[in-house]
Amino acid sequence: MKRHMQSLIAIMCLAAAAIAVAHAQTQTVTARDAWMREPAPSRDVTAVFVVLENSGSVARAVVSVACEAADKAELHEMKNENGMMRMSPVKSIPLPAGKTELKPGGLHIMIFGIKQRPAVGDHVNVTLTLDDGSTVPVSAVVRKQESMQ
Ligand SMILES: [Cu+2]
Repeated sequence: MKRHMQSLIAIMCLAAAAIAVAHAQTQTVTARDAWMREPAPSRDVTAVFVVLENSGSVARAVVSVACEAADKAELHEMKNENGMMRMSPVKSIPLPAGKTELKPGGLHIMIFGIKQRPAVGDHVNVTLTLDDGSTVPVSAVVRKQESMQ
């Protein structure tokens, strides 16, 4: 009887492990090369750029973004409209299989109300939420303010 229980527990553990593996495999989106532009002097607004890689065959999308070190974070895109570069919020950022690059002059994460001004070289954590409810952690290193995009 005792042996019976033990093998039952072993089977249950195996099943739990299998579910955990299946879960890990559904997470196909990873972030790399993330950086935050150093906020301009006396400004608390800036942008974060990152390369997102979808290694799965199913298209995903970023549907929201959060930054605990700031009041608000938004998904933005920058477009040339009649010769003027303008940025506006977008509801989501599509992530087809392969690489999606958030970069100056294009898609980016807008950060509003940074609570404590980060120094160059600091890391700021940002969390992306995908359309399947999973989250992607992003650690953005702060880089010097370059020429404006
Ligand atoms: Cu923006």
